[in-house]
Amino acid sequence: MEEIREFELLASMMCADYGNLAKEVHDLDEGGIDSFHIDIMDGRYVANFAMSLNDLRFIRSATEKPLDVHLMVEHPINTIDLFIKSLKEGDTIYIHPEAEYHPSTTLQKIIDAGITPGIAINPGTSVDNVRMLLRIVKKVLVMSVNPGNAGQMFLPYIREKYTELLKLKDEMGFDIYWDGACGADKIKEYVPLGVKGFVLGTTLLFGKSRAYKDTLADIRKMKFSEEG
Ligand code: S6P
Ligand code: MG
Repeated sequence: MEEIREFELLASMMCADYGNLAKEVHDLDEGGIDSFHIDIMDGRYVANFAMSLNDLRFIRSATEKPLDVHLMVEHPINTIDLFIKSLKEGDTIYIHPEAEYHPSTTLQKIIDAGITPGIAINPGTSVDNVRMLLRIVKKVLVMSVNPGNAGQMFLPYIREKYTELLKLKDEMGFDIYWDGACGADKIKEYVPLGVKGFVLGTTLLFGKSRAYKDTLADIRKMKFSEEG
């Protein structure tokens, strides 16, 4: 009998059509997306500006599904209250540990507010660099592209980081999420290995001539090999 695999699909909302944001949220929601991934940038930690707090607040009001907020900002401690106030229980905030003097303090604020704490790990950051934080967080967002832009090439050297994290996740109590250049091949390979969720951007979901519901349904119907 075929085993049912549980995994989450998240929409990278910086890739959405902002001329139709309400419809985009509605179509993704109805199409079966699990969560909305919100990329917040400050033009300093990364050389780009993606979504704003107002975009986040609009999307929070337009869906009941969880928001997955990826902060690519310097010293998130300075503005974390604004994000916390705009979110609700069940939502997640990821910070980049390198962007903060005391990442554990910022994560504790997130935890105390009842928001799910996460860290995002850049391609150039090793597991050893963030090891102490792995026991605090519930989610680890592994970047498969450099942070800052959608539509980039997959960086194959990050594969060894997945191997390392997959060995630690149960003992240390976190789930692993994929962010960047996520194609169907990566979902097929990494769901059986234990990656919990995948952020979908221009590689698989947005800017195509297919309805979101059809793309999402195809991914859910995917067959996985026994051993991964
Ligand atoms: C990158 C950001 C990501 C992208 C996502 C886009 O800084 O954190 O969430 O939006 O990678 O997906 P794709 O398929 O265009 O790479
Ligand atoms: Mg992201």
